[in-house]
Amino acid sequence: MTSPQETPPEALAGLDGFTIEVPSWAYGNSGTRFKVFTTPGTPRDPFEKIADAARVHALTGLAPRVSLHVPWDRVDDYERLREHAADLGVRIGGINSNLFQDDDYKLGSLTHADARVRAKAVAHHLDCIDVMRATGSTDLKLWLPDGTNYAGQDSLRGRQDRLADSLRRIYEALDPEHRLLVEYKFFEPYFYSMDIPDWGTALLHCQALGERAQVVLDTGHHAPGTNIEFIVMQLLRAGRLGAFDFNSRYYADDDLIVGSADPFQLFRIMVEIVSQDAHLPRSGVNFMLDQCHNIEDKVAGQIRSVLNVEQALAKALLVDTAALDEARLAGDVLGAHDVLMDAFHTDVRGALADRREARGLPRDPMAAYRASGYAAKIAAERVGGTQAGWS
Ligand code: AOS
Ligand code: ZN
Ligand code: ZN
Repeated sequence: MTSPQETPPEALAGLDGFTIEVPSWAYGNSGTRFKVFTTPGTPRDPFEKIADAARVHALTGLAPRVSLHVPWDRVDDYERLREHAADLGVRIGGINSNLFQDDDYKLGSLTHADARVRAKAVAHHLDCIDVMRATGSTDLKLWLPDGTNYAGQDSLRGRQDRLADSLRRIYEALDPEHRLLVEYKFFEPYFYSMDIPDWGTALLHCQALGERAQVVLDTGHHAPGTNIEFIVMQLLRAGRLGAFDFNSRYYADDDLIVGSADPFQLFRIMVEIVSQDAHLPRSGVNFMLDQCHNIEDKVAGQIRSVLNVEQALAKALLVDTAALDEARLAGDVLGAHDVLMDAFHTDVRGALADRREARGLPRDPMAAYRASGYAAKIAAERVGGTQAGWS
């Protein structure tokens, strides 16, 4: 049985080197199809998005990378953006393509029946690869929004074959140090079929492409009740879990703060991660957030998010694996369950605050952010011309 005072600092050593990648679009204005609310101080360009992301890392020590999105974060000089990030103590992480905001893609992008449209969608990824070369990024993240709304609308098989060819052309354009991260989603923006709806389809395409093609698991991209930690285990076992897009959902792909809806699920995911050492930097798993802060302070929302991930991982590191193995071997169902629940119910906040203090960070990053006056500062400085997060 572990308890708050029994969280020895060495138990949290598994946090050393663990980092989370924050998305640029979390700092921009976003919303739903009903309304995009604006927030004073919202970044007006990618440089200001990175400045906000740098505050999250400065206060938590957890978030040294910022995902960019093309074209939302297009700039004339990516080298300058890269230097700007470095000056602020962070760096540019994955580059996200966009196949969902071009009229040509209404009936598909990489799967489209018209070879001209497919070539346009492939060319967009070659553009993203050029951006990667300028920013030093190694992850090209591809979420495929393609799908159909009606049975019979198109050949499900034909779309897979065209998709495989398009992905091959992108994969072959990668530099040796690059990875292609393929993200699945079971519905939206299409509702009868998605062309990469699930982890199995993403895995099949990645296996057909090669070792540097890996799956992205977005926690909001599953049907209600899905056992996500099982998928985590399976993709790790196949050596194909490239990245997470962490968020929380109640009903759909809600993109809420990770851990806010179901901290127990986040803990169970982390238990599978820790059981295969995938939390260690050498694993190559990129722990990214993919969230939109429609009504909450965006910087504070990202601070809360990375702290939630840190807390879930800290609890997972406390699982008494020897006792768990013993209970499992003995067929002690509740004994094994209790071992896991002991870790989940341990309050690790004090131990994490001690760890932050020992590393020269604020014990309470959220309180430090609120006391910093940063929100009021950017609201006063950034008047006019706020860039929506999603455009
Ligand atoms: C869309 O639902 C996916 O989660 C994407 O990963 C993300 O929202 C964004 O479009 C980045 O490309
Ligand atoms: Zn995502
Ligand atoms: Zn999503």
